[in-house]
Amino acid sequence: VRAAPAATMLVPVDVFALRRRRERLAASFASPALLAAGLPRARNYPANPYPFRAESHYLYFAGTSIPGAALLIDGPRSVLFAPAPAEDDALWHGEAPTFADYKDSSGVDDVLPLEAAEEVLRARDAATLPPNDDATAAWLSRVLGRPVRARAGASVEGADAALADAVIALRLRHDEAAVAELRAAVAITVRAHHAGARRVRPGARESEVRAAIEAEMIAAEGAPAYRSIVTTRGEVLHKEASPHVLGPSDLLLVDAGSESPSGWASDVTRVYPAAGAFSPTQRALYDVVLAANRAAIALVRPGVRYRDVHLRAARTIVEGLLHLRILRGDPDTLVERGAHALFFPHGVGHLLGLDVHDMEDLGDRAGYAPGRTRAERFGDRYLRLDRDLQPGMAVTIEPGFYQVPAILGGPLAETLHDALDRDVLARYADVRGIRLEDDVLVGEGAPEVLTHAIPIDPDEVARWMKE
Ligand SMILES: [Mn+2]
Repeated sequence: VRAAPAATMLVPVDVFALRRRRERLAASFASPALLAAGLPRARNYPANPYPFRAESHYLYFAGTSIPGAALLIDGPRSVLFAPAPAEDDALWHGEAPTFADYKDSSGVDDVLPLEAAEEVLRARDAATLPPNDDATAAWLSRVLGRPVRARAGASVEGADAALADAVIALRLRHDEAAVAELRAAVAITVRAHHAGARRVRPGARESEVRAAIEAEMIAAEGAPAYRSIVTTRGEVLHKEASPHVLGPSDLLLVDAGSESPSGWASDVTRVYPAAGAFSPTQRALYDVVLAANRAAIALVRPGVRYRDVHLRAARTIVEGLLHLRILRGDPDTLVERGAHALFFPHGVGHLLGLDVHDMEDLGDRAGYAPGRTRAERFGDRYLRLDRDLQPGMAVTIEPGFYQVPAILGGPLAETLHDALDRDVLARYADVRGIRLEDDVLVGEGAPEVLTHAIPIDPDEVARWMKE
């Protein structure tokens, strides 16, 4: 396995924090742990790969992104196995970092060539976590002498499951260095959203706004933490930007977040009116979603069960729609009947960290506390997090309102026909989808909204677009 050093970039990271994370893992997990960085994946042929992004579990403890590398945490000792550059790499990619550079940037005790891994790990019974690419899974299978399947994090067993739990326990509550990285990611996203907001006007293309947003990320050595959603069809939850030209009454939903240069994520959604100001109907529904965003954030405190944060958002949406007379009935009964999912069919948020859905490679093991499982009900079953909040956790809060034809013409709407006033709803035809998403850090008391610098108050949004 030979990695292309072209993708090897040494970003300064807090070596002290990396050491401390490795010490804390060794204190809670007795066996050796081997975490692979993964390999670049071919886009259309191997020499034209997708941009390389190291595995998050590896990055958390190693910091340094090296394609093909693997980190061994073995009690107090840590060893980085790294590929040596191929003979002609200097021609194509220039001088590669040396093993001494790797040692300095990761603070490990030793850096050894990749080929030494098999010998070092022989009869050691090291645990690992499944990587995302098949070539790395094959390499892990060989050096560990047992099958390791790619993308199998949801079904890890035995020592690997114990390692997963130990890693989750650390990554759930962010240390100071991690919080600094989240802030760095948000700082790029603030500039990115502002650049996008200034481009929003009738006649602009969605793709043009997306380009303005992602240009800021690239200029700051970041990268989109996920596929940016920049669309006037906000009701299509994962719609990508298109050549669509904005009309004067369009709302543009922008769900875009940058990674920090060392790979930590942010995740922010705002809605910008093409005309520069919201119509009265758009404003009315925007205020309903904003009230849900604020009510949910107010609940982000230690000891609060995240499902209750979701239900608070759901109830606030229902109350707002009752006030607008789109719904009729009693709010508690309507939430019990799942009426919120007619317009808010997803969960209120998720964990945020190195991954935008942090540790979702391990299935619900990170997001759901032991003994808790997904709801069966439509809408609520898409909730990705149901733990009791603890200081140091970062979560997103992202309620929304969407007019999805498949839902409004489906079985849920059928059972709620007595509660839904379609004549009133028809007056709000200029709203297809609104989502308002912030990144929130759980503190000892009041929550900290990391993304507060991106205006969310509708009047401030309008001002920001002109600034
Ligand atoms: Mn999100």
